[in-house]
Amino acid sequence: MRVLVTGGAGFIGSNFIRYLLATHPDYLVRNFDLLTYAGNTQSLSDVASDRRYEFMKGDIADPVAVQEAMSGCDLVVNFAAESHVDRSIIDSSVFVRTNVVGVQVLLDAARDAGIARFLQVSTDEVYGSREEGSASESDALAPNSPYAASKASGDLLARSYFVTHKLPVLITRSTNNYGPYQFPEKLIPLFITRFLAGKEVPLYGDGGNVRDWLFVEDNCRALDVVLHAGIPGEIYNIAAANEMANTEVARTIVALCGADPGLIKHVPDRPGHDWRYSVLFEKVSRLGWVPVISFDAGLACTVAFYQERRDWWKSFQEETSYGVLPQ
Ligand code: NAD
Ligand code: TDX
Repeated sequence: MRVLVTGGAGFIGSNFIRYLLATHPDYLVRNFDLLTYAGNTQSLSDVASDRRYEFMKGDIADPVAVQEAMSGCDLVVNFAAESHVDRSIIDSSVFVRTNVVGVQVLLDAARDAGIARFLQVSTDEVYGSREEGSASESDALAPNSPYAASKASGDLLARSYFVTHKLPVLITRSTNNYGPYQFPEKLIPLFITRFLAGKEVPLYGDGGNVRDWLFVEDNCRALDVVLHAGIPGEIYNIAAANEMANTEVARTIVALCGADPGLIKHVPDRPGHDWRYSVLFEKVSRLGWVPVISFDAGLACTVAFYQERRDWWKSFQEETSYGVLPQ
C-alpha cells in the first residue's frame, strides 16, 4: 500500500507520517510538500533514511506535479494548506489558491488515478462560532474567517467529487491540535517559545475565547481510523472534549514554563474572532476512536519538546518572521 501524504512537512502531516510508518510497517509513504514558511523537512529527519519514506517537493495546485506524485499511490491524505487564520486576514489570495484550487487539482488527479480512498483533512472552523451547544457533521457551514471559508470550499468540492464522480472521499473536521513540531505562530507553540525566550505574549481581546484542544497524536490515530474504516462520502468530526478559555491555556503554559505571568499582554482582538468552537464526535467514536491524552500530559510533552528542540524552532526564527504578530 502506497500512501500519498500532501503537506507532510507541516505540523500534523509530519506527526501523521511518523505515526503511519510506526503502525503500518508494510506501508510506503510519499510526502508531497511545497515547503512554504510552515513546512520543514527537519520535522521528519528521524525517518528521512527509512526506505519506506520518500519526499517530493511540489505544489498541490500544479496539475503536472500532482499527477506525478499520485502515480502508483493507493491512498491520499491531504494536509497541504495555508493554515493560519491571522495570515488569511492580512491576505487571503494564497488561501484560495492552495485550499480551494489545490484541492480541486488533487481531486481531479485522484479521480484520474483511481485512488481507493481520498481523505480531506478539514477543520471545525467551517461550522463557525458556537455560543452554545456543539456542531454535528450535518450542521450548516458558517465559516467566518477567509481561512475557514477556503477550507469549507475545499470540503464542498471534495463532497461533490464523491457525488458526481464516485471518488471515495472522506472528510475529517478536527478541533485545535497542539503538540510537537507545530510552527510557532499558533497560540500554544507561540506562547511556549516566547516564554522560553523571556518575551511577552499577545493575548487577543479579553482572552475568553474557547477552543477544544486535541493532542496531535490523538488526531493521528483518528485520521488513521477514518482513512481505513470510515465510510466514503461521510464527514467525521474529531474532538478532545477539552474546552478551555485562552486565558486558562496561557496560565497553564506559564506554570509549565516557569514564566512570569506578567509577560501575558492583552492586545486588540483578532477581527471577526470566533468566540468558541465545539463539535460532537460520536460518529468517529462509533469507529472505535476516543481521545486518550489528557491536556496536562499533552501540554507537558509539548513544552518538553520546545525546551529540548530549540534547534528546530530557532531555525524557523532565523528564516522567517512570524509575519503578523507583535514581536
Ligand atoms: P501547517 O501549516 O503546519 O502545514 C501545512 C503544510 O502544507 C506545510 O508543510 C506547507 O509547506 C504545506 N503546503 C502549503 N501549501 C502547499 C501547497 N500549495 N502544496 C503543497 N504543500 C503545501 O498546517 P497544520 O497545522 O499541520 O494543518 C494541516 C491540515 O490540518 C490543514 O489542512 C489544516 O487546515 C488542518 N487542520 C489543522 C488544525 C490545527 O489545529 N493545526 C486543526 C484542524 C484542521
Ligand atoms: O497570538 C495569539 N494570541 C491569541 O490570543 C494567537 C496566535 C492566537 N490567540 C487566540 C486566537 C484563538 O482564540 O488563541 C486561539 C487559538 O488561535 P490559533 O492558534 O491561531 O488557532 P485558531 O484560530 O483557533 O485556528 C486553529 O484551529 C483550527 C488552526 O490555526 C487552524 O489551522 C485549525 O483549522
